[in-house]
Amino acid sequence: MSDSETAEYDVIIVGAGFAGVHQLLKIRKLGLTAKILETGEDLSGTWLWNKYPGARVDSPMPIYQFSDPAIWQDWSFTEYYPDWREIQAYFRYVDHKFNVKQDVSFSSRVISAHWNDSVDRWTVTTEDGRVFRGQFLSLCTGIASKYHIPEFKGIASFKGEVHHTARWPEEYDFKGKRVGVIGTGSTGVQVIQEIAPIVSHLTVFQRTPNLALPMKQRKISVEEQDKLKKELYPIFYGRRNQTFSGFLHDLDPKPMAETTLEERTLAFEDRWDKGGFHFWLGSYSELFLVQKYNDEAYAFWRRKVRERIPDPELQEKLAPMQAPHPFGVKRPSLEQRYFEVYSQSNVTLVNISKTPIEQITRNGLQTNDGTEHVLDVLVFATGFDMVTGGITSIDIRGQDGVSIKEKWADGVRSYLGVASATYPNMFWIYGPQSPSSFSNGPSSIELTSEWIIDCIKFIKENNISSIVPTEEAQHAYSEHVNQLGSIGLWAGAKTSWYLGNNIQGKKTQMLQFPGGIPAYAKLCNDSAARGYDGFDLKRSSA
Ligand code: NA7
Repeated sequence: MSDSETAEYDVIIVGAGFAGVHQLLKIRKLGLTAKILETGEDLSGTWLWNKYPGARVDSPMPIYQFSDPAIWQDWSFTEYYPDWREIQAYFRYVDHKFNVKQDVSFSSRVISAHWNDSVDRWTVTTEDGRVFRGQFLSLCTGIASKYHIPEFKGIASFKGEVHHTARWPEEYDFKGKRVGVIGTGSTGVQVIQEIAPIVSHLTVFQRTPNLALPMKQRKISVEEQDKLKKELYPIFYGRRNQTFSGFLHDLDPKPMAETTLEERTLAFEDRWDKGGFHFWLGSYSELFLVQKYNDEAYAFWRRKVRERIPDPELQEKLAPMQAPHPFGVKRPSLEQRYFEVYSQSNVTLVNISKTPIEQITRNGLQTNDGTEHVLDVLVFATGFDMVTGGITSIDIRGQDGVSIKEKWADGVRSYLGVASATYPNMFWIYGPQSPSSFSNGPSSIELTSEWIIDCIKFIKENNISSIVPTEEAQHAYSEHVNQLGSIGLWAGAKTSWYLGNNIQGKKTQMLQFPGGIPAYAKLCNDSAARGYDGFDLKRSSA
């Protein structure tokens, strides 16, 4: 294609991670054309960027994969919770198998997507000025594509190196360095436990302790995987659609009032021993609803964690007597040796909820008690404009010419967490008001992706040129998500990306569908079964 030509496709996909690749492979099967536009220079989405030391997925590998047997049959991971290198290798394998890359344009950051009502097409423009046209726009931008560095005074004056974890220089050598890490979210926990043993000194600036859970990482042999594949993988992939969060374990609906303290303690022990998210998304559902039961889970967590920290002062900083927020309403990380590293003589934990960061100085970081922490490297593990950032950073304009960023300035609105009124033939996967990160990624990604594929097929077969949610359906769905988010303890975290309040000025609202995968799937499938109830369908004039 020359620069002046516009390339035409049935579907323009933005992003080449799990969602984008799944869309592409399914669209090919429909006999339609698609192009993935990807900012990076390779496949794998978030794993292309998040390659800081220790970066790994918090979902176990048997279910953190595409469910297609043609893919999993010939692939094996080496660890139960794979790291970014293995996930990148997995995407290379998928590419090798299906020649994914032939339909991907890399180094192609999409800056705008404008809908033209007269031809029912999207015009999509990349940063370098190329133009693509598609009947459908599929936003597979992920939940963590716009990284966030808070504004601290003096940052430009720092003479050392500054890195955000999502833009990590792959071969950076920490040995012998004095490193400061701001942030103890999922990323902070992983990077801290990884680099603590090798740096000369590590200073961690913690605002809120992470109520992290034991990962129970282990090696997994090819033989063990082959056995699982034969006997269990098909069951696993069916099960992913039946549990609240797309894991193999599920929330326990048993009313806690009908259990004894002994029974609950044994259940907590069992879930703790299993590792991963069992203690969180495999526990009693009432934990998320009733403070006194949540307190019980927190007390159990605190006891387990304190056993690993000899120093009482450190115990109080990392696992305080008073819970910083209800357990589980903020994303816990999975850790391996996180709580032990703080007992190392080369690690200092600074509680910046008590002594906030005053400024970044030429030599390091100064807290408001006047202490200057001298550093060679400052690492921002400060997260992302989560869930919405990947979409709102594109200038997307629909039927009324208003950008989605403006539309969502006072809160996200969608229908079924997959589409938005006035933006016809536009869908997103693993984004706002879908189960997204309340779930194992590939579980909800494949669910939504399949739904979109069925919808596109329906449109193509029924002489329809466009589909767009009605304002009424969107209002009702968004209110439903807001209402679900207001039940129970979800609002109990002061700063949580689940609620958008990790970013200053962002509207506080539940950004994900908190009702679980089966309930979400039912809403989506019911609409489809009723001929896409809640959408306006425009008949093709041809
Ligand atoms: P998170 O979970 O948003 O964590 C960001 C961390 O940075 C968290 O500890 C924040 O403290 C801290 N933070 C953010 N802004 C500041 C300021 N201004 N001052 C001090 N500390 C700050 O991001 P992650 O990258 O760890 O994880 C994001 C998700 O990606 C993860 O959950 C996975 O689903 C994948 P706070 O807790 O707000 O007090």
